[in-house]
This record gives sequence, C-alpha cells and structure tokens, in this order.
Amino acid sequence: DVDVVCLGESMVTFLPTRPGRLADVPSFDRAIGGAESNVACTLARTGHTTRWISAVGADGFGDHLLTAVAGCGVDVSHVRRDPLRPTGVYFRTAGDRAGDTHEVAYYRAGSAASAMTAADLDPAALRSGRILHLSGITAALSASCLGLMRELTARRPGRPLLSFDVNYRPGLWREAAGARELLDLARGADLVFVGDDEARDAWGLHGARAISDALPEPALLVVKQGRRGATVFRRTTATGERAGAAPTTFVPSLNVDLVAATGAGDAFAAGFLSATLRGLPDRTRIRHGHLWAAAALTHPGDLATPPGRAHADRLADLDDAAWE
Ligand code: KDG
Repeated sequence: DVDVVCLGESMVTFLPTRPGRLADVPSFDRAIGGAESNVACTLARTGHTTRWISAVGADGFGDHLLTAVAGCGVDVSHVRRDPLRPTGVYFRTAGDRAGDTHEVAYYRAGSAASAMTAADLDPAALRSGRILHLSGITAALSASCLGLMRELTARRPGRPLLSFDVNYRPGLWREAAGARELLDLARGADLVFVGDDEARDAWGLHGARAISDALPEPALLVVKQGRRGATVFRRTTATGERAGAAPTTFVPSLNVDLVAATGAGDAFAAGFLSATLRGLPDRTRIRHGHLWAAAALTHPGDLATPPGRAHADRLADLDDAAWE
C-alpha cells in the first residue's frame, strides 16, 4: 500500500556549528540522520508514498526522530518505541571540503534499533511496499539485526523488489567477517547500490567490472564511481528474463562544489528508486540519482531538498553533450 518501505536505524545527529576537530568544536546543531530514513524522507519529498520501519527509545530523541521523519511525509506508524533502550545519536565534523577533518562518533551500541529482530516486526508491513529498501548498516548493528537482514534478503516468492545499499561502515563492524556478510546479503537483493571505493575496501575488488563479476545475482547492480559517474549492470530484460550479455549504462557525475558528502549516497538511491518506480530507462534513473546526489553534496546536513520532479525530468532529458 506504499511505494517504498525503508527499514533501518535512525539517529539524532549533532552537526558542529563550525569546522574543526570534534575535540575543539564547542557547540552543535541538532539534525537527523540514518541512511534508510534519509531515503524514505527524500522519496516522500519527491512525491512517493513511503513507510519507515525501525525502533527508537521512549525518550525525547525518539520523539524528535518520529516527528522529523513524519514531517517529511513518511509513515512512521510501524516504528516501535522501546521502553528499555535509548535512541542512538551521533556526532560528526562539519564538512568535507579539502582540508576539513572528517570524524564520526556514534553512540548507538545497545540502542533500541540495534535490538530489532524479525520476530517483532509486522510481516505485512514489511511486504507493504512495491520496493523494500535496506542497507548494510543494519547488518553491522548487532547479531539480531544481522539475523534480521539474512531473513529479509532470503529469496522468497512474492516478496517486494528488494533494494540494498551496501553502505560499508568499517567503524561499526566488530568482526572482520562483516565484509563477507555484506557480499552475501547483496547477493540476495534484486537491486544493489555499491560505491567502487567501498567494494575495494570491503572486498578488495577493483573497478566496476570486477564488482559485477562478484555479484552476478541481482537483476540490477549500480556501481557508484564517485566524481566519475555511475554504471548500471542490467541482468534481466524488460519482461524479467535473464539477459544474455549484461548490458551496461554509464552516466558521468555532475560537477559540484562539495560541502558535505554525508547523505549523498542515500539521495542517489532515492533519485534512482524514484525513476525506477516510474519505469524510466536506466540512463534516466542514473541521471536522477546524480541530480538528487548533487543536492545532498552541496548541503551540510544529511537531508537536502531534492529537485522538483518536472525540473529533474527536463534536466535528465538534456542530450549527452550537456551531461559530459
Ligand atoms: O548515509 C548517511 C548515514 O551514514 C548517516 O545518516 C548515518 O546512518 C548513518 C550511519 O549509520 O552511518
């Protein structure tokens, strides 16, 4: 009954009021973060119906997250309030301009969301979207969250289209086996987003072709190549049959003045998923991903205002020369 269901932990985020090391910054502004709710919020602001499934504490930060995510137009009726565990929070440095320090400090161990299990989630809610969007962050949170992710990525008839953003966060994985887990989870998805940098760091894979060879199962694989662009590998035809030689589509990135990269991957996924829901061709899907990412890259917080749909359609329709 909605376009996209997103499941994952969100946190209250503290963004410094000025650049510098966390050790030196005297004050912070409150914002919200969380890869999957970022995708849900951005899709909702783009005009799609979305639901966010998660758990937050029965505390003021939990109240704030629910209000803020619902304020973007996302259904939060399936977010559980945990009376025993807190809402996670995190702090990070202000920007990503050349020379800026980049630090992230998470306070989320033992959080309400880290205790999520398959047993306490409503199966009907999990199936209530045309797309279920997940990310590798959830798998790193706890053993129960890893179990939940294995359950959700198991190939079962009738499940929604499963979208998975690898989101490798080395700081969150306590075990070296995390990278291997992410590869297995990605293999269970229908649509996978992965950065070539994270595939190199997690899996030792160099370049889009090597990533595609290691991940043949998903019908669509999107390799994000940073400032260069993004490549889609399509393994099924329009009618759902397995394509012979996988056709690839590459679209260069937009050249933007970077302010902060956090949230750009989520924005890319939201732009791509929006175009996917509308049945647009792969080239247009990537272009929408780049346009949505450009909005996030030039904004200090996680959540930027996405481009209007009509405006994005006009930009995405420009001929190749305007995009190179
Ligand atoms: O993609 C942005 C996220 O990384 C940020 O919002 C925080 O969810 C987060 C995480 O776990 O890193």
